[in-house]
Amino acid sequence: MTDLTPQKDAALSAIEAADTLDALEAIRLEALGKKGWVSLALKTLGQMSPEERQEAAPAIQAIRAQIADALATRKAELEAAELEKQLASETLDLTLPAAELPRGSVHPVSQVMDELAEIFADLGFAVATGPEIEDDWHNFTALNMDESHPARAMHDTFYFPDKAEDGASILLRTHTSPVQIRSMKVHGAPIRIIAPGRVYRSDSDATHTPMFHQVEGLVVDKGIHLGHLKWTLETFFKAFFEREDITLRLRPSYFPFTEPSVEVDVGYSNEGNRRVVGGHGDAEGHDWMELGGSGMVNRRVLEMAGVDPDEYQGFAFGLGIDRIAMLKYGMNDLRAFFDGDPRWLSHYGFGAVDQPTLSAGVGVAS
Ligand code: FA5
Repeated sequence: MTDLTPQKDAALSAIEAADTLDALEAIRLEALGKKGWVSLALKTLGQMSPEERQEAAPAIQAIRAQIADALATRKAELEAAELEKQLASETLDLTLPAAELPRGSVHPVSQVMDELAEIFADLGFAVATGPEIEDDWHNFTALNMDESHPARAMHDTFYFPDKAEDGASILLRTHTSPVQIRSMKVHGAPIRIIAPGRVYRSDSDATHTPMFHQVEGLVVDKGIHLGHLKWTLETFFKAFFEREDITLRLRPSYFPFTEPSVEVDVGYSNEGNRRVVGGHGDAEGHDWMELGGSGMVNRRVLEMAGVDPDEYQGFAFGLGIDRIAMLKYGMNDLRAFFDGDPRWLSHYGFGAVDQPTLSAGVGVAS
């Protein structure tokens, strides 16, 4: 057998001298690769006599192990040196301020919904919900608007092309009033709820959008009268706008589901191009803004919802949430609420953590 010692020594010194990982790989291939001299030497074992092989095999294996060890050691050294070099050249300044991540904000409508739920909770109201895809009966008929009622035309309703299984028309609810019916049917009387949510009408200008938000209020109990309605709305608006000089004007109106019906207006003044709530709407420089409809629940509605009108009376109201948000936070155009422009949202939106809360709550006289 040829003496492999000189080749081994040469390989070990080359490994020691290799100064790049590529050079090391070339040495590995030359010795241990498929056609490397160690591999070829191992192949010659097959042609040897058993005695010769017994002597040669451990010697070649030992050379292979020695070279493999030397390669691994040198590789680790070269990799460590490479890392060292990289660390020295790529310095990272940890004292620099981090790039700012864009932060989302709470939409004013969501903020106002939270605020009003908080105020009405102080007044003992629970929050109720109902479906936005409604049937004709809950949206109109049960609210005393049968099929021929002219008030249906005032609602600019979005109807679905298909009917329900029982033949009923399906629509996008035009107001939150159907939640009155659904709540009374489930819970009966007495009841005290608000129902905030989205409603839909085919309507669009600076103070009307095809989708907008209302909050319904309903109180049914024994001996309820219009004075309770006025006190509740006044107390709510004082807490919501956080000022005592709120003047409400209750204007006689007509809704098929209330009798008598009153429209609720609030006095405001114009400061620059901003409306500021407060004061009497007829005073110099002031005006009134309509915020919603209300009235005493019509006895036919109580009957249709399964409540005995001889035993119970109730009041109800429906306020435009977007309009009261405009008044409180000073926006002029309702359409911008739903354009989804991030610049508008970052201007009028609220931080998720530092949201204003109504810390004072409602001071209910005992
Ligand atoms: C109603 O929808 C009645 N359901 C309110 C009601 C409830 C009366 C309970 C009596 C008892 P009206 O159509 O007037 O009423 O709408 C109520 C309020 O919703 C309006 O005063 C206004 O603030 C708001 N509103 C109406 N249409 C739009 C619209 N297209 N965009 C934004 N706000 C609107």
